[in-house]
Amino acid sequence: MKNSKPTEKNDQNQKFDDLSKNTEDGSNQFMTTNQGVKINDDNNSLKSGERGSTLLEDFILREKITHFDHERIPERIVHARGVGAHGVFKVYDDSMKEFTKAKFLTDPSLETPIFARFSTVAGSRGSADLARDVRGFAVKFYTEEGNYDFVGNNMPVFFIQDAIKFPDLIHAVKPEPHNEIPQAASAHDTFWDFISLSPESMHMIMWAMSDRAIPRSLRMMEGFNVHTYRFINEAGKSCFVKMHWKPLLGMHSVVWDEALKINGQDPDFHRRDLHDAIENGDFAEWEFGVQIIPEEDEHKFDFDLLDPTKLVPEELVPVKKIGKMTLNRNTDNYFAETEQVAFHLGHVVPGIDFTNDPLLQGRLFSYTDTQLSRLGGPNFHEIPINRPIAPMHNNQRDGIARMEINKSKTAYFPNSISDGSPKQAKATEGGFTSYQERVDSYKIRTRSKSFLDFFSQATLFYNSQSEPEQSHIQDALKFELGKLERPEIAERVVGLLTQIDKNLAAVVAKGLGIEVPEPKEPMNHQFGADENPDDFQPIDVNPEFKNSPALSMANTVKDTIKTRQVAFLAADGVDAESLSSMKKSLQDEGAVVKVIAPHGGYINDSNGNKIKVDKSFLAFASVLVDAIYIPSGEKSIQALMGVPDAIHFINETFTHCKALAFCGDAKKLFDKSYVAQKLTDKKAIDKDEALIMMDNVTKEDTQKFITAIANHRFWPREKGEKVPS
Ligand code: HDE
Repeated sequence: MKNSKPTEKNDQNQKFDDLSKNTEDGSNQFMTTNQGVKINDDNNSLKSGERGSTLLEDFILREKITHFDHERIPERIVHARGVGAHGVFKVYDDSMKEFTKAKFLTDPSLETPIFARFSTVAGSRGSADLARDVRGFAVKFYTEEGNYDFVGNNMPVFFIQDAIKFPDLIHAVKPEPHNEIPQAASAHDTFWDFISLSPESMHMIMWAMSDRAIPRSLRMMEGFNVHTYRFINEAGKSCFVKMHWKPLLGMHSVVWDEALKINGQDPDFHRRDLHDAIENGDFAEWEFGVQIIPEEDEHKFDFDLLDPTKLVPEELVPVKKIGKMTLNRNTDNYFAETEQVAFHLGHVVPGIDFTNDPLLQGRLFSYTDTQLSRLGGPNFHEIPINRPIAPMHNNQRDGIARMEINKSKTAYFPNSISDGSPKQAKATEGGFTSYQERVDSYKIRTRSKSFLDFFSQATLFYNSQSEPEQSHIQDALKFELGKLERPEIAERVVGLLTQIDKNLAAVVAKGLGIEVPEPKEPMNHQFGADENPDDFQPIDVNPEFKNSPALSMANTVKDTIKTRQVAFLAADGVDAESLSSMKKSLQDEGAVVKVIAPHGGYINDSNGNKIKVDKSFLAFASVLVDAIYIPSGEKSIQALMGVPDAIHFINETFTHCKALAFCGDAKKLFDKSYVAQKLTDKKAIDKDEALIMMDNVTKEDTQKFITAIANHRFWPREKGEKVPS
């Protein structure tokens, strides 16, 4: 692994220069107290005699312990578990000028520094990465015009329509209050109880039960801003916009059984994956896309643009890719950067504005408010990772941990003493002006009737999934609802599923061992005490689109094996050519090869060369890689045949539908697997495109293996005869 110093290329960035003002490096320096006094003995406290009591006078001990006692801050109430990285963003051209005046979106000569943080939602800070959950996708752009924060998720819709329900949703999904069980999981009664009474969540439930909730890598998932925002151009004209991130490596997921096992084998799987890729120079990249909707088209759709449980099908309004984000540098210090970064969708720059989406409006309050307790006061914008690179001057003063030393004799506006400084900026000088949206209405506490179509897009999503994706959704629901202790909750959920797809409801009901119930009336319980429940029940909408290929991960990028991990199972005597030529071919395509052997250290190949072992079988598992290859070599294969873990690798890799390749006498090892021994349908083996038997490492067979890895999974295995792993 290369060291974590940024490469020359990604060291140049205005934000890095800014951060460097606060970096500390103790290499070759004396250790001191916080007051700069050099420390002579950091191993022993001051005592009254060798065996005497410790003296209160010991300011070195006191300072060290006191600081330690206060090292922790409250974790984020949601999105506590996360990982961050630095990078840059650049637009391709100035074509967005027609829609927005935001410079970072219109000037292709600008390279805007960014900091991105990805997270799970429900789990605590120390929870495992592969929980079935939504992933947070937050990007702070340090633009010349001030910070712009994109605070989105890897799913384009949300569970609820009004911010006032957020504490309820989160209380329901978090561990139950009486026993704090379960951690980082939605498979429990309180979550599904809330969902079963809130049919507006069913579209998001389809996403959360899909493979999108268990990504293979954070680098292989989409990002969405969820709400409809506004762009404002130089002339003050507004349009609506939905924002997207599209990963260049495509969207890929693991299978549920892998997720469960990865959480034990490597709870930091996603964190490590992002970190290692960046360290290896495999920078993570996404294209930034926008769906632009003219203001006049606001009411053109069969859903409400302000409803955050709806997406705009890409086939209806195409996503125009306008720029690229590259994550190219890891943090120097997790706490200072990733933990202390504070995102807020209210951090906008001229050219970007809000809509009346009631979820968005409530969020606008929450994000600054939460930092006050999490980061200890109103000066969190001064923490290096949060401060803008744009100049910052105003009359806000004081408060806990104020860093800035404001020199002005005045802290108010207007003033004459300071010559009216700092001055207001005209719109033409870059001053932010809010979009003048016409508002003419009654003050009213209710839900818009245009939000009551709860099922049509849930059906659209389900119908757009490939067969394996649909079966994964069915299994996820069977898993989640199967964990419930109160049968009436599962019944209510299945009742709601009948409104999405009758077959889905039937399959889930069968898995739970219940009859398909009629949905319980009233289905929706989200209305005020004085409102008539009948007015808020789901309405039927026949959507314009019945199928949206863009919603299926089956249609994603499948032409690269860049950064895919391939385990080579080998032992002493492994054939030198069989190992090295496959290794070279895969590495040439950008894959990462790991040699897994019965023991750590080194093994000898058939030419007597020492081959470094990356991990022993005991310290590794098949679920941590995308494919396996077993090079030939009689002695090596003989040794592996005596290692049950090696056979288990093959069984599991097959069950998880991943690519396997066997070279020469490695076939003997395959013959010992359950696949060879228990699968009665031998033709399935011949037809299996991701199970490759080769006599030697030929170009043709290598290409077959590469294609199988790039395809990510060979799903027909799931449909065929099952073998145990
Ligand atoms: Fe958040 N959300 N959220 N959220 N959210 C937070 O802010 C909140 C919602 C999202 O990496 C908190 O700094 C409310 C939708 C991300 O630091 C908090 C509502 C979306 C992150 C908060 C929502 C998000 C947060 C907790 C409903 C996708 C992590 C810590 C009205 C568009 C950012 C913090 C990071 C974090 C409130 C719903 C995305 C409490 C009230 C919808 C990615 O302020």
